[in-house]
Amino acid sequence: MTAREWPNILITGTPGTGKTTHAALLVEALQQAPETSAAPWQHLNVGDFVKEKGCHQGWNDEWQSWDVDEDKLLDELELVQGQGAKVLDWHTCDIFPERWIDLVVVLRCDHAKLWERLEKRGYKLNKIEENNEAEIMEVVLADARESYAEEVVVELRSESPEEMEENVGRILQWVHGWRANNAD
Ligand code: DAT
Repeated sequence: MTAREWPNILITGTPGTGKTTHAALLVEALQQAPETSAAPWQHLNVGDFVKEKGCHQGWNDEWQSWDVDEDKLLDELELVQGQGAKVLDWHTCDIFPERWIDLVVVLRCDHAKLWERLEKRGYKLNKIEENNEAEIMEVVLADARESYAEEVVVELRSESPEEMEENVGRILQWVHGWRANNAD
């Protein structure tokens, strides 16, 4: 049990599985539903947050990403996560203290579909290959299961708009349940 009034939700998965799209739709749905609209829901794209707050040691040209300074990132996030009502969106799930996160959603996608999405995004071949392999090897799911209690981790498929809608509905229901169990 946490002292938070509202839960923090982490949406994770290999790049391209749909984290940012899900997080945006989820926050919109949470802001609109009468049961949850009172909370100050915020979508926290951790990749953007790293850039904005300078939580990195520079740009890695080979991998086309920032070399994240994890200590600085955790210090900055510590300041915002405590209030709850955050939807965090990041491909890494194992650096956060377990107590910060109430639900971990791991999005999954067929690797051929994922390849197409990353190609469309203009990723270099080495980055597409690395991510594709990570998805096949279930790297993020394994990390999530190692880092959080079994009942906190949920694996959801993200291969169609219908699945996305269904996923958002399921998470919304979960938030209702969390409130019912954690309200004063
Ligand atoms: P991520 O944040 O995991 O990198 P994204 O939300 O940016 O992924 O999505 C990558 C692309 O794939 C984007 O063009 C939207 C599309 N997409 C994601 N999930 C989808 C789904 N369930 N059905 C159809 N398209 C999806």
